[in-house]
Amino acid sequence: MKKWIILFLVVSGAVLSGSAAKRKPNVVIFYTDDQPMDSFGFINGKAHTPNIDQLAQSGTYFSRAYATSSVCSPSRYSALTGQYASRCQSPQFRKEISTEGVTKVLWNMGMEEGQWNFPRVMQANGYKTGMVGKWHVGSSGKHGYRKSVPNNDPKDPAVIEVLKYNQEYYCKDIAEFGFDYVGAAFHGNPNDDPNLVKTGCNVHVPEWQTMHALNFIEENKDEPFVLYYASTLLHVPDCTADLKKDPRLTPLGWMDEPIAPGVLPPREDVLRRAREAGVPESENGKLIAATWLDDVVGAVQHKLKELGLDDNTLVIYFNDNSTDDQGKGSCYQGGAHVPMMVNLPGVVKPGERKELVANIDIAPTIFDFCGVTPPEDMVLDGASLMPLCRGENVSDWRDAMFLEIGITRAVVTDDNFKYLAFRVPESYTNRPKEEILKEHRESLANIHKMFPWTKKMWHEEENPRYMHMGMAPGGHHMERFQLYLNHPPFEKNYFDPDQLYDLNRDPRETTNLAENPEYQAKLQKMQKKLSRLLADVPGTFAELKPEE
Ligand SMILES: [Ca+2]
Repeated sequence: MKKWIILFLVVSGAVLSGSAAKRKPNVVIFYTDDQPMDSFGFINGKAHTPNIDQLAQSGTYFSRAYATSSVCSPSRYSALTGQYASRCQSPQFRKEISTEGVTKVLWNMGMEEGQWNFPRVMQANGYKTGMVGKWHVGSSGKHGYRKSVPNNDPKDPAVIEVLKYNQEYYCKDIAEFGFDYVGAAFHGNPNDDPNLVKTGCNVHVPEWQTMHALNFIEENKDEPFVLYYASTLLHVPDCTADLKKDPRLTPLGWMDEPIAPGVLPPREDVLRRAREAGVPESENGKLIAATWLDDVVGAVQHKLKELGLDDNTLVIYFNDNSTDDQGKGSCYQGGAHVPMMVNLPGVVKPGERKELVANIDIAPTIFDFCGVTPPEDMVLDGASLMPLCRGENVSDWRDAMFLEIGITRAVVTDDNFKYLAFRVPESYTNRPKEEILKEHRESLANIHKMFPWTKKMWHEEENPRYMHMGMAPGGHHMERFQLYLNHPPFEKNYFDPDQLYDLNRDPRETTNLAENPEYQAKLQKMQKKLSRLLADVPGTFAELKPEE
């Protein structure tokens, strides 16, 4: 009799777990770094990226996706929080608001203690949350500081001890923002950690990052999870140069054995496949290394398949900002326009969608897909992409996308026009000239120190102008790169306060239509549109959002 009761309980339990208690779905987000358009094989055939191509081809490919702020830190802030970066409340960010109230979205992002972001929300809803790779969104301040290496020898046990200590510190610190698992972490870029630079350990080791990603998936295969995999590829340092390095050189120092053997195909094999596919060696090391990044995507997908999770895991792929045409750090297409892919066979419909979407949509998409209601006090600027991914017609989808960086703001509309407003706050320029010149000289000296080859090109100016990021009179190095290297297409319009582009005819923004008499009505319409979008976010912006 007892036996029968036990059998009944076992059988009913199995029925429950099979149907009534339907498996909760998982999400994997690939958030890659500084990927130019030509590093996506499916976009123009230059790079060899079969796994990434497959994501686009068997899923929804959003061909008009945007990074609302086109540098690493605010782009990530917006993805994690679902908010425009100008909502940031960190002391560092607030400190840089001008006396007029103009916010300056740059690398000054930080998340506040207790502030909602998607990992925290998912964690509060029973999800296991994992993060691998580059953070770049502030420190909790709860676990002290990183230590300095005693010398520059990556093989010295004393150096390795410090590097390991720092890694543990990074992981603990980042976990404070809502993660159950953090591995192979970088607080910023490999080149931002002086200990890594000093020891030559400022290298990309995707094998190490992927090992942690796979461990996290394996550990949580029976529980719902969200994995945020923020690869350091394809940002500097030169990725192809790192691909040619010995895999025993890692951010944890020199290893006796490669750090994660077998997790990814051998490095020489990556080089061989890329070359056989005819990928050229590019100056910036990105094209060949795109195949390395592609192997990362392949390894994660293989693991999902092996564990039978591939039919229940939404994969989102987003590039934090582009680097085309020197556009990074601007509202130009070359920085802000990126591809986005969402994939889950059977749920997400294959095909291209041309709606305006952005990184701010990632958090709402995760919540919607997983059936999680975001907390009432969480401000979300984005919207769920799931209806678009299911192939539905969404008649009330946004008709304009807001972009913000430094002291420029822009709007892209569904008819594919862009209005870009560049306004230098009066408080920046209405100062003693000597003060301005002093800052200019300091900034220039820094640039010359970091990039000695610029000494011959860039000299002190009598009237140094602020540039799009609003960093220093005469420009910070990235701003100068934007404008004064390789003749970017927007070169002659860069300082125009009002810029209007027809992206259908002029996708690289060479011709400013703002002064063209035929486009005055359009310009006014676009200005109104931008004003309305500005009204929704904190901060003033000259006459487009005056102080009240
Ligand atoms: Ca980036």
